[in-house]
Amino acid sequence: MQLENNLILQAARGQQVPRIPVWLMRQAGRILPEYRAVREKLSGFLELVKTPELAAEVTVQPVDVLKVDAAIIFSDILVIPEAMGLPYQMIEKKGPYFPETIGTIKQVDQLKVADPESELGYVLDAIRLVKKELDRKVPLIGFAGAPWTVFAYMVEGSGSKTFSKARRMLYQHPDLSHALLEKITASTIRYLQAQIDAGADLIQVFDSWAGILPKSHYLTYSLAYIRRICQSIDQVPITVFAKGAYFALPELADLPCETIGLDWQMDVDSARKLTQPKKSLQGNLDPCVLYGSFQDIARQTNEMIDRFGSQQYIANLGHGVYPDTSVDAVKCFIDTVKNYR
Ligand code: 1CP
Repeated sequence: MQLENNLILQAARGQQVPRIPVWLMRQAGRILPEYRAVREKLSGFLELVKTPELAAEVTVQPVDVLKVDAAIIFSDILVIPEAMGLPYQMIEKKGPYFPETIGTIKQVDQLKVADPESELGYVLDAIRLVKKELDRKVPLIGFAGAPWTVFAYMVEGSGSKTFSKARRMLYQHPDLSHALLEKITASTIRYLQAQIDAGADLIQVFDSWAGILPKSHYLTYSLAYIRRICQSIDQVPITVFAKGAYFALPELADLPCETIGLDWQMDVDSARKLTQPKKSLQGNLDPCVLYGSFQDIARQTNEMIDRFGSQQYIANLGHGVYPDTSVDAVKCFIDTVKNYR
């Protein structure tokens, strides 16, 4: 089933594209009044994530309103811990919170390897609905957190500037750490396979907390598990977004994935040098550029593309769009990419 617009898939695979594809991390969400209207009627974020009709509706909104070149399924990386037996809450204006956290090997043993059909059927149903609604217009991106980033929340219990509790675990209990990472990885592989079976056209792995690890820990506790995920998926292209992991670009370039996502602090020229010709790149405009004037947004977007070049490239921000960004600023970014020549 050919997609009408498969620019992102072509760019990921290193095929020649007639125009640069563009989407935004966190495009489905609070920047859109259409999203807020759906969200207002509900008790909270989790109700939205677990109601496939509504999750599908907010997934498609950015394609209609912003005219991006892909949709990303509306969900969260923290559905995996819950499916393994560690539930979370999403506290308004604060973020995720786990009433129970992982601290002992007994707790790790008690966790399940997630069964996607029975535990995460709500995500798979949402994917199937989105595919129908998109009617082959643009690809749908499925996603999961990288095992290390998911581990960080399961041990820490919430967001944190340092994740020192999670990082302490790596130093004090390496065996427990590997046992937990194994279980998260097995769950994630099954989950991503199920997303692909349900219709996901590309997979992105979010390693949002890559940048807080020293390189040796990053290779052992994060990249090794991301590698296994990449090895287990060959039906669709994979993007690995490892925020802050500039120190591991040569190793990221060796992963069996198609695209590396760059955050806004990564230097484009050196990233190209370290990853070409094997990898396509995605990113990496500073999300705060979108607080500037339209003129500045256009200028900085064009300068960014000058550095990346227009092939083997997917335009995006260097991290998720901030909720107080104006929709017109986002549209200016998207239009500038589409009109680049
Ligand atoms: O009230 C709300 O609307 C909650 C805000 C929100 C949203 C819209 C959260 C809470 N999650 C999401 C959706 C979401 N999360 C998506 C789909 C939407 C899209 O991309 O268009 C995706 C891909 C994620 C992934 C995610 N969740 C990551 C990785 C990407 C990243 O931003 O680094 C992480 C780290 C999370 C955890 C999470 N969920 C929500 C928050 C506020 C956080 C971060 C907490 C922290 O800073 O530690």
